[in-house]
Amino acid sequence: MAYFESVSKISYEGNNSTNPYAFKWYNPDEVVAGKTMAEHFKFSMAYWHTLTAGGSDPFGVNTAVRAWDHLNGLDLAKARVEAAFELMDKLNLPYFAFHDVDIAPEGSSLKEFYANLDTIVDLIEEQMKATGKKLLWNTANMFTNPRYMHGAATTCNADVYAHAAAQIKKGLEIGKRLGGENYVFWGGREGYETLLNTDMQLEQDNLARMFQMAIDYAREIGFEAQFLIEPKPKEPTKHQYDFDAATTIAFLQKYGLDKHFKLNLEANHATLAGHTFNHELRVARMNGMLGSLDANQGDMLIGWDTDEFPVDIYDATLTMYEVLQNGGLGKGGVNFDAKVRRASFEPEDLFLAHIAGMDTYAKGLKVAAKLIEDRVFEDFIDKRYSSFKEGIGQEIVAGKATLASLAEYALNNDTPRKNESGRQEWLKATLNQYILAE
Ligand code: XLS
Ligand code: CA
Ligand code: CA
Repeated sequence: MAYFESVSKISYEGNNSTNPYAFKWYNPDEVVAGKTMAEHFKFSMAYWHTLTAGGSDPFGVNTAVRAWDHLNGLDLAKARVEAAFELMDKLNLPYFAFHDVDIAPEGSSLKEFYANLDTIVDLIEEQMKATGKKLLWNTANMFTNPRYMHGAATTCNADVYAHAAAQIKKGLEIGKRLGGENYVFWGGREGYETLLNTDMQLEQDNLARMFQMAIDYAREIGFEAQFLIEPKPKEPTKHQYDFDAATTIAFLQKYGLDKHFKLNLEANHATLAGHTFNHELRVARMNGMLGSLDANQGDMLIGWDTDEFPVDIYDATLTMYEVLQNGGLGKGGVNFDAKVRRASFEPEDLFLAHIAGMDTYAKGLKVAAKLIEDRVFEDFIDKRYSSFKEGIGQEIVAGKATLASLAEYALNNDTPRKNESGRQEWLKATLNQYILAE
């Protein structure tokens, strides 16, 4: 059965096309900076937003109209698998990502949840074999069920901690079975609401212990996925421990876990942390920790995590600039952790939204590649820091300078070098020129 009858396979028609159901920029076979677009992106569908969510918000119930609405329980879960693969096929999305609870009902016990997962994973595995679609990553949802009210790996309740471990264990087994290329940890409730009731030290130690146990178990079962932590500063918890890239990297280094992890960075989480997305990518890249991307965007006028489909070409360009400078994303990819707006309730909107996101990233990639080819920022930056390439600057960089040697230099230097303009406005105008021209 077809779940999206009104939509046929989407193909690339070029940027003069007026067909809403066509790619204008995303041309999977087009080679940019030495790789095809398909290889650059590894675009992935987020199961939770596309198959499971229905448009509800804190003020209203679901609005989405879906061909599987009349079903329940395992029948619903099975229909969603079929719909997922139909959508990925029609949109030419090679990858997908899911939480355990997105694909199968939890039932009334952990045993039942495991059994339901096995049933659905069988089906997913069959579909993957038939279609060649791949798993970018899976993860355990340890934030929706009421048992996680105090957190999962940072809960005050040891039995809940054990339940979280059981979910992760199963998640790793599923990832291994489906050939998942990455495995994600997002700590939605790993943080605190008030320090008045919180043993922060114990919570963070326990979080590190959980990560270590996951590393050990993955090794034991031969699951070679890249482990990813996804930072987010808040929401649902007031303060989350994996606040941003820098905080997460420091945490991993403190506990000696950094070799085992990279970061899955999400655009809307960056802005919630008061950063740009490219700031987060840069911090990860500098530390060799750029793993994968959750592509979306927030709204400038709304303070929460709106998970909108990315349509901002400026941001997409700077994002792809970092990705290219990183030499790509390795095992990672670009996952659309994005949802259609509540009023975009028709099934067709799922297609139009993904097309918008894929085209935006494709255009961003092309502009970024051209900027790098022309060394627009590199040459400027090289020149800006050229005083560190010779004389006293070179001594500083080589680690040969001391406060005393610098003071002596400053005292004897009657004609200090003049500062030069940072030319920010010109650089931004040049970026605009590239976006408009490419
Ligand atoms: C929520 C997160 C979540 C993770 C996976 O804000 O983005 O969906 O990507 O648990
Ligand atoms: Ca995410
Ligand atoms: Ca989000």
